[in-house]
Amino acid sequence: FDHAKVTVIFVLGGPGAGKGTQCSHLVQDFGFCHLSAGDLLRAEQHREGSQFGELIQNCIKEGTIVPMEVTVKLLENAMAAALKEGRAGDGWADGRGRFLIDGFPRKMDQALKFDEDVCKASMVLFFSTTEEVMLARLLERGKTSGREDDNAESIKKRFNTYKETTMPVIEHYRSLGNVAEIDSSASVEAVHIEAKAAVQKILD
Ligand code: UP5
Ligand code: MG
Repeated sequence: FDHAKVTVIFVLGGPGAGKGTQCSHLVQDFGFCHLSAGDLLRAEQHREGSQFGELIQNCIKEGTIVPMEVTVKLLENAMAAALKEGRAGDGWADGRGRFLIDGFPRKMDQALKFDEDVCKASMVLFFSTTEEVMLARLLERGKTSGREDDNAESIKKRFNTYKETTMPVIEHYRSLGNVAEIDSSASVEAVHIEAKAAVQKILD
């Protein structure tokens, strides 16, 4: 696809910070195509004939980052498919589209590769809150989510990876002046109002 015709916003934040929840709202506001890297990896994990099933399952359970080639390819394919099928955002045609890329990039190598091979993101929406808040949300969700990583042991590992590996990515984009940080401790509605305003700014 024509990389110059797409607008990309990266959505980052710790496990359970509310990335997916806020993305759903922003899709309704602005007609983005929402692609969650974690959801794409979970779908690939369960796809029959995938050679990466076991690798992905292990990484997700251990809270480590799947090798970037796998994730970047899944994202690129999903973007191309959305553009081709006219699902790249409401009212977008002629190969144009806008994407919310949720939960990616969470390691420096992924960030550089995506910048280089796919496109540069217009901004990073960074949802920040405390580990206490995130832990409570994830344990609550774990009662019904069926996610293999919504248990105390995996959550602890996810927090470590977030601090050690993903925070440097956020700092990298912050140094470029690309980050809108939003405190996501408040209610879904209150966080949404702030997120909407931050996105509106770059679309103006
Ligand atoms: N909730 C949300 N907002 C709330 C609010 N304001 N007030 C009260 N409750 C709120 O929300 C989590 C829960 O909190 C929900 O129950 C929600 O209702 C409630 P959600 O919106 O789902 O949070 P989110 O930030 O999306 O949390 P998620 O668990 O999806 O974050 P992770 O970043 O941990 O998970 P992800 O799916 O992105 O990645 C999973 C794994 O995949 C990673 O650990 C890694 O192993 C792998 N991965 C890679 O290897 N590479 C990648 O590039 C991406 C992922
Ligand atoms: Mg999510």
